[in-house]
This record gives sequence, C-alpha cells and structure tokens, in this order.
Amino acid sequence: MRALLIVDVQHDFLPGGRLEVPGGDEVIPVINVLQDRFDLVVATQDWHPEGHESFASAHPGKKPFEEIRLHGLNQVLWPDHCVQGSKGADLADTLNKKTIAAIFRKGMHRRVDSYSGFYDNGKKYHTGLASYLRSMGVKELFVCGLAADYCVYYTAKDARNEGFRTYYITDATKYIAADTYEKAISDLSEIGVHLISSTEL
Ligand code: VGL
Ligand code: ZN
Repeated sequence: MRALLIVDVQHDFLPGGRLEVPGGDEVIPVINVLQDRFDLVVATQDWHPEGHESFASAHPGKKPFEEIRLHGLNQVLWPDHCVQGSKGADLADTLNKKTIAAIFRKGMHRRVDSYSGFYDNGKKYHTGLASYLRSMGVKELFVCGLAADYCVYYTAKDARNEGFRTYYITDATKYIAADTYEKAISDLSEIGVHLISSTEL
C-alpha cells in the first residue's frame, strides 16, 4: 500500500500569505494530478493557537526569522501564521480535497513547534500519523507540500525513521530559503529517503 502525504498546503504558506513560500502555489496543480495515483491520500495542517511561542510576536524585541533557544531547542521565529480557525490556516482553495482521507493537525502545543507531521520538534507529542499509516497497511510514503526545507523535510525524515519507504517529490514542494533546502536535500539522501520527480510516478 502506498500513500501520498500532503504537508501544510495552506493559504498562509502561499504567495500573499503570512508566511509565504516563494512559488508555493505552483505545487498545487502537481499535487492535484498526483492524487489519483495513490491508494490513500492524507494531509497535515499547521494549526497554532494564538500566541504560539514559535511566533516572533510572542517574544518582545524579537523579529521574524531570528533564531532563539526555546525550552531547550533551537527555534526560528516566524511571523504569526496558521492560527487555528483563521482563513490562513485553511487548506488551499484550489487544492483538491475530495480524496483526502484524513487530516493530521500539528503545532497545537503552545511551547513547542512541530515541523513534522509525526511529532513535535522535541519528539514528545505524537500526532498519531505513524500508527494510522501502519493500521492502513502503508509501506511506502510519498511526501510533498510546503515548505520543502521545514515541514516537508522533517516529515520525510521522521517517516524514514519510522520505517516507511519514503519518497520526497522534489517538484511537488517549494522552499523558504536555498541554504536550508540544500542541507535538507543532502541530509535526506544520506538517510535513505528517495528523491524523485512527479514525472516518475
Ligand atoms: C512551516 C515554519 C513554521 C512549514 C510551518 O509548514 O514548513 N514552516 N511552521
Ligand atoms: Zn508553523
């Protein structure tokens, strides 16, 4: 059984959104076409409470994209984004949602960020995604969405560590910054995540 995992294709990560990913909207037509080729389609949704500690606005004097130590972890500070119940947190209007069987929300714990769809950055709280995929008989997981160098990267890495044969679809994701993307790609290939193009599917 193989599954497609669509990471954080939400308004706030699209051009004009609060944490826009350059060219982020371009992944949507690619993902829409891909969906039909999978037995199972699952999505994640970044879903922060107001005042989440990953927001620069929660730290007086700090600006977005600065890095701090937060409860023992390195944390990039972000503009407020994907606030629970806001329009920016909705899955993109043009994303086909008909085939999405389940949506796993993350980033709800105020004190810790959650890039991966599997667990938070401190690996303390699980979303249930790993056991869900196993219970559905998934062996191969194909990861796409936003952003390539943060949530898609960490999700693919954890998928591999959880024992799934993992594929990272390079033309169905876009990055926030080129340097973090380069690091992500080399780390993923080192740990045995397969980098593929949607045209190979
Ligand atoms: C993301 C930064 C903060 C992502 C989410 O979806 O890649 N990046 N929250
Ligand atoms: Zn976030």
